[in-house]
Amino acid sequence: MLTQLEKFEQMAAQAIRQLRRVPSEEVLVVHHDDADGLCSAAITKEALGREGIKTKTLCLEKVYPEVVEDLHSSNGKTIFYVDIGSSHADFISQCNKERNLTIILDHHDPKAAEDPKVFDLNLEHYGFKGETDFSGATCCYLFAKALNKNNLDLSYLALVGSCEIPKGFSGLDKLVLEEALNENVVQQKGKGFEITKFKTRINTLFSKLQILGAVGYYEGGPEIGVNACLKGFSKELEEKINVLETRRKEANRRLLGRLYRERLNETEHIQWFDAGNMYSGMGTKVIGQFCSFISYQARLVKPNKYILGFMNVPPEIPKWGRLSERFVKASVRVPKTLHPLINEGKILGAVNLLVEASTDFGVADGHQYAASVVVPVKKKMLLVENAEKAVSSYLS
Ligand SMILES: [Mn+2]
Repeated sequence: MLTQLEKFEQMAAQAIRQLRRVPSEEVLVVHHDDADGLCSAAITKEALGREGIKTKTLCLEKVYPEVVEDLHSSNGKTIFYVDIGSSHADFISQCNKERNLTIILDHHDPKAAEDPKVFDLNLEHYGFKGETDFSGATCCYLFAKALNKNNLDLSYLALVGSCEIPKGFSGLDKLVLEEALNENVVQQKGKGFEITKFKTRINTLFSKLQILGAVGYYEGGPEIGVNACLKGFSKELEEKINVLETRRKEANRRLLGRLYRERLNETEHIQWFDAGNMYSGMGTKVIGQFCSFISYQARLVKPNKYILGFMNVPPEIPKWGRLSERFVKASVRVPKTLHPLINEGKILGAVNLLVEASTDFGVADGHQYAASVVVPVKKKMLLVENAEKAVSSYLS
C-alpha cells in the first residue's frame, strides 16, 4: 500500500509529465504576499529554472475573480498557484475550462478542482493539516523534489515559509528540517536554525520577507523578496526594509491615536473602524496586523466583541492592471477572551463570520480567530450589518 506521501508524489509525477509535455514558453507563478508566499514562489521559480523553464511571477493579496478570469481566458499557458489558490480551486477550474495546465501548491483549506487540467497538490488532500503540518512553501519544496531530486538545497525556504505556523516544525516540516540539517543546508544555532549559505537565521529571513511582501506590495517588494530568498540580502535592501517598517509604524501610530480619540464604532457584537487611506502605498495585509495589535489594547477595545477594521484597496494590481471596481479590505480579529467560545462552537469563528457576511459580493478567507475579505466600497456598511446579523442569528 502506498503511504499518503507516496500518493502525493504519484499525483505530482502526473502533473510533471504534463508540464514537460506542454511546450509553454513561460510559466506564470501566482503567489501570495506573505513570507510563506514569497518562499513558495522562490522555490518554484528556482526549481523550474533549473529545468530550463522560464517563469514570471505575479503576487496577489487575494484571489480577485476578475484576475483569475483574465489569467485563464486564453489557451496554452501553464499557471502555478503557490501558497494561494486551493480555497478557490473550484472557481479556478470553472474559469480554466480545460484550457491551461494549472498546478496548485498550497496549504489553505481546499475546494474541489473539477477540471482535469487543474492539479491541486495541496497535502490536505493526502491527510496532512495545513494549519500545523506544512506550509505553502513546504508543498512547493516537495513538488520541487518530485521535479528533481537534486533540489534538496531549497529546503531552507520551506522552513522559512513554515515560520508562519505557530506550533513550530511538526508533521511534514519535521521531516524537512531533518533533511535540511542532514544536508547542512541549515544548522542549529542556539534555539533556532541558521541558513548555512547566508549565515542568517530562519526567523530573521521570515520577518524581512513579511515586511517586503506586505508593506512593500505596491513598490516591487514581492519580487525583490523572491530574489532575496535565493540570493540573500544586500545592504541597500536591508535599508529599504527599515524604511518600509518605519513607514508602517508611523501609520500605525497615527491610526492608534485617532482611535483613542474617536473610539471604535459599535454594534451589539462588533467593534469596527475605517482606516480609509491612512495606509496608502502599503499592501492591505497591514490592516490585519494592526487589528491583531489592538486586540491586546485593553483600554481601546472591548474584550467581548469581534474587531473589524477597513482600509481602502488601491485599484492597481502590480504587474496585472487596474481592477474594474473600487474595493475595501476588511480584517477581523477575535479578542483572546472569545477564543474558548469559538472552540466550543458557541460563537461564530472569524472566517465563517466573513464568509456569511459577504456571500455574493466578497472573497473571504482565513482562520477561526483571524480572517479577511475584500468587498466593493459600496458594500462596506452592508458588510457590517450582515456581520452583526450573522453573529446574532448564530447565538439564537
Ligand atoms: Mn501560507
